[in-house]
Amino acid sequence: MTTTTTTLFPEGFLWGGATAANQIEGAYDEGGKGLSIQDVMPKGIVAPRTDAPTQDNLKLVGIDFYHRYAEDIALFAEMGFSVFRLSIAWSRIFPNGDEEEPNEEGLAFYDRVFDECAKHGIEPLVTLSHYETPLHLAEKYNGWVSREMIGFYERFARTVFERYRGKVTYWLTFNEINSVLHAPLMSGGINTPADQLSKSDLFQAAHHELVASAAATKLAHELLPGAQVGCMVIAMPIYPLTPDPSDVLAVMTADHANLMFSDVHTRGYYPGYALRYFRENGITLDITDADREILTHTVDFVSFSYYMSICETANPERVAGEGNIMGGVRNPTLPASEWGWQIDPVGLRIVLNQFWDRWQKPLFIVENGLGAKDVLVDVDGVRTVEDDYRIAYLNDHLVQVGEAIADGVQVLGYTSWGPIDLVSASTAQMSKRYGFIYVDRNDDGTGTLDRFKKKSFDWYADVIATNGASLT
Ligand code: BGP
Repeated sequence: MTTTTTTLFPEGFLWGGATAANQIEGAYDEGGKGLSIQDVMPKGIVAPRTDAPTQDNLKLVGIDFYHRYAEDIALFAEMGFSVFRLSIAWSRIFPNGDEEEPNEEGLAFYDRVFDECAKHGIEPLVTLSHYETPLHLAEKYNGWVSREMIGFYERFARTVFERYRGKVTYWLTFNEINSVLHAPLMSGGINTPADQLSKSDLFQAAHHELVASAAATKLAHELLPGAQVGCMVIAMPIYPLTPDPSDVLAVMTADHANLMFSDVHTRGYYPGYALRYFRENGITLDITDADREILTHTVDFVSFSYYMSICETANPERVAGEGNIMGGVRNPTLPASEWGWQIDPVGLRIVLNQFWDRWQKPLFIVENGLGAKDVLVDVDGVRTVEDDYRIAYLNDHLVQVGEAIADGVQVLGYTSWGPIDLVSASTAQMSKRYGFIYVDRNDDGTGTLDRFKKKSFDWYADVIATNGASLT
């Protein structure tokens, strides 16, 4: 297969950056907001939750986007963003999650944010649920294990659809919905510790999310003419560790566990391999006829995060497995980030082609980037970060997006993860930085919260201004 040297991004390609409310907003108890699960997860997914918010939780202040959104959106506009991905904190709108009436102050906050975006000609791309289930729903209902969650989520979706009609066109229903199998509390608001959760409860939770996602899609199509609704999954190409067919089969099985979610979202029903898996693993699910009807309301596009690829083998005991949230084993041919995430730009082209071939739905890359330890330096009296490593990472990945587009894949846009430094989801650190904009805040909570442009700021502005032609 040949590759092209010209990257051809279509006209109207959406360029921007992606964030999540719990990682940027802070103001965790302002404006009538209720607690979310993130407010009691000071160490991210690496440690158990606490009983109440604790001082060491960096997310309580975040990067103070709640108060500085206008300044930050202006910086995004300066880079030429045409899209900004953000999430609506569910617990700002329904503080407990199960109220009848929404919190007006929370709704008004996002009005201000969307109006600010509009001022700069930036299209919001809104995630309804990004790892921030209201805490009360986790504690009282055990999160998505409970069928009642569907109704609470539908009420939340209806409320924001009606409120922001005319302001938001692009919606994502659940962030990385396939991660519920690996991080039940963070992803599914499930209070039962992962090691005590039965497979039936876990897949029942996944089923409730899938039904809720389809219900929101149906609702958006009814209420918002022209709305575009996408599912959002972790995309991670899985390679066989060896050419042994048993390794290739292990890859197929691992792929199925991930792809089931987008298969249901795009086809409207469970694929046969999933039904077999349920049958053979003693998983009995409550799937009603009404659920089956709702699931037929499929998404308009498929969006995904892409950070790494991984290997799989039928004989994991033979290798020193260095997995991540999704499991798998290390690829001996690839370098890794400081956090051990293996860097594989070509994998992005592969996954774009696989997804396009499989679903023939437009694709949207809504997360990609390099978490790294940045050092703030003084260059001619200006404080900045010389983040050539980040520029190289993003350049190489975007070149592969260009290759996929040349392969015929329909790609709607690209939002890099964390265009401004934010609190990490997996480790809750500030020092795992992704931004074009440096935020002066440290892992111990000290710092002025001032913003500084990194070298990558001008680089990305150039990529956007030339619609990808400046990539090398
Ligand atoms: C994804 C999440 C994001 C984000 C990103 C980077 O899984 O959707 O919320 O944080 O990964 O991960 P981390 O922050 O752990 O580096």
